[in-house]
This record gives sequence, structure tokens and C-alpha cells, in this order.
Amino acid sequence: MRKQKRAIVILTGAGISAESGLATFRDQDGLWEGHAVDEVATPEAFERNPELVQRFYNLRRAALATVEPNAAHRALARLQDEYGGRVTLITQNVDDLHERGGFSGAIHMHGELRRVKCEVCHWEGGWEGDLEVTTACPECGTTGHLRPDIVWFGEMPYSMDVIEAAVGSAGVFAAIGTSGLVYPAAGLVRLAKFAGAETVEINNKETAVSGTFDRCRTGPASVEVPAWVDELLAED
Ligand code: BV8
Repeated sequence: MRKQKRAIVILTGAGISAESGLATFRDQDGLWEGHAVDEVATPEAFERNPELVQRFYNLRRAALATVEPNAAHRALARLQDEYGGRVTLITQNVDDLHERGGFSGAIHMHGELRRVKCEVCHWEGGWEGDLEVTTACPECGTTGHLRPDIVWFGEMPYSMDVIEAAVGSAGVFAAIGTSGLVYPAAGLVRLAKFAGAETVEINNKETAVSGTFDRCRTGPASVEVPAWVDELLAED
């Protein structure tokens, strides 16, 4: 009788995309054009200065075309393809590098740069290119209310029921490239420990929550994630 493989749940943050060339939030003191990121990434900021917020996301959406997935993204796709048990990937990232690295079904708990939604008719869909305050909703035609489909500070992250169910039944929980400062994402490791999971942190430096993890692998994600995946795939 084959031993049941442990369910693996992975949470990624901006650090997994850093070596692809996408800026993280807090490595360069988290400023953007002189604004604190969490000052720009809020519904109040969108209300107060929609041009600034649209520009913040237009530049990041455009940057996606200039970067490629790295070895860490590809290693997680290999894990999904070759591991004999369930692999759930939850990402705080709004880029599309997990998908372009070959992973299918990543849960984007903070939304996605390549999706927009209408605050008036609640239409939502894929979006390439810039979004301006004058852009009309394809569904209802209203202008000024088409916003990036991004979870801003003070807004409820997506799929929390699915996320909590997966973390609550994980055998292995790994946090990769996240500073562990943003909740509720940063609290998931405690739910995983409560569920009896083996917890691993992969980061290029110690974080505010490193002490919560059973194991910490310190180094660049492009090196440490493939090595960790090799170990998991070698388990019987
Ligand atoms: C909510 C979308 C309630 C935007 C983002 C006080 C205490 C506790 C909580 C709060 C508080 N005050 C307010 C809150 C709640 C708040 C929060 O946690 N604030 C923090 C800052 C204190 N949270 C919220 O508002 C959340 N919502 O609570 O809702 C609610 C309840 C009911 C009903 C309605 C509402 C919503 C949070 C989501 C905000 N949106 N993103 C955008 O992307 O533009 S968060 C943003 O931060 C990104 O998603 C990002 O992913 C996330 C976390 O950052 P990291 O990914 O960890 O990135 P960071 O730069 O911080 O770290 C990178 C790490 O990688 C570092 O450790 C670095 O060392 C490492 N690294 C770098 N290079 C490498 C590497 N590692 C390996 N290899 C490398 N090469």
C-alpha cells in the first residue's frame, strides 16, 4: 500500500519574483515615486488620486512584458507535475510569473495586475495595457470606476475559505520570499503549525516571523527552491 503523500501548501511573496527583476515592496524601503506603497495601494488613495494609483499599476503591468519567470517559479511547476500528492500554491504576488513558469491554478489572494474590475457594475476581466480614469467599462460604459483587480490594504483578500481549508490540512507549509508583515497572509504559518504541518521558510534573509518556522533555508529563491523541490521529490 503506497504511503499517502503529504499535502504541500506554498505561500509566495515578492521575493520569489525579485531575481526576475520585479521590485519587492520593502527591500528598497517600500517607496514608489516618493509614496509609501501601502499609501498608494488603498481604496482611499484611488478615491483621492486615481491618476497616481492607475499610473502605479500601469507601470507594473507594463513591466510584466519585460521579465521572465526564474528557476524558483519553474521548480514549483515541476513539483506540481511530479509530486504524487496535492500541491496548493497561494501567492501574494499580483504578477503572472507563476503561470508563465508553468504552475496552473495558483491562488492570487491579493489579485492580479492583468485583471480589472468595475466598481459600478462589478464586471471583471483580463486586461492588457494601461487603464486611465477615462477608460470606459466594457460592460456598463461608466468611466472613472474601472480599477485594477487588486486587493488593497483594508480590503478582504480573495479565496480565504479555500486558503484556510488547504492550510488547515497541510502536511508541509512553505513560505517563500515574503517578509511576513502583511496579514492575513503572514498568519497562515500559525494555522499550518496548528494543523501539525512541517513549516519551512525560504528567504534570502531572516524575517520577522522566521522563529515561527521549523526550518529556515536562507539564500536566493532561485537556488533554494529548486534544492527544496529536489528533496521533496526524492522522498519515497
Ligand atoms: C485586511 C496588493 C481586513 C497591492 C497587497 C496592524 C497589524 C496587523 C494587520 C494590520 C494592521 N494594520 C492594518 C492591518 C491589516 C493589513 C496589514 O497587514 N498591514 C500591514 C502592513 C501591517 N492587511 C490588510 O489590509 C489586508 N486586508 O486585513 O482586510 C478586512 C476584514 C474583513 C473585511 C474587509 C477587510 C489586505 C492586505 C493586502 C494588501 N495588498 N498587495 C499591490 O500589490 O500593489 S500587500 C503587498 O504586500 C503585496 O501583496 C506583497 O506581496 C505583500 C507582502 O509583501 P511581500 O510579498 O512579503 O514582499 P516584501 O517586499 O515585504 O518582502 C519580500 C521578501 O522577500 C523579503 O523578506 C526579502 O528578504 C525576500 N527576498 C528578496 N529577494 C529575495 C528574497 N527571498 C528569496 N530570494 C530572493 N532573491
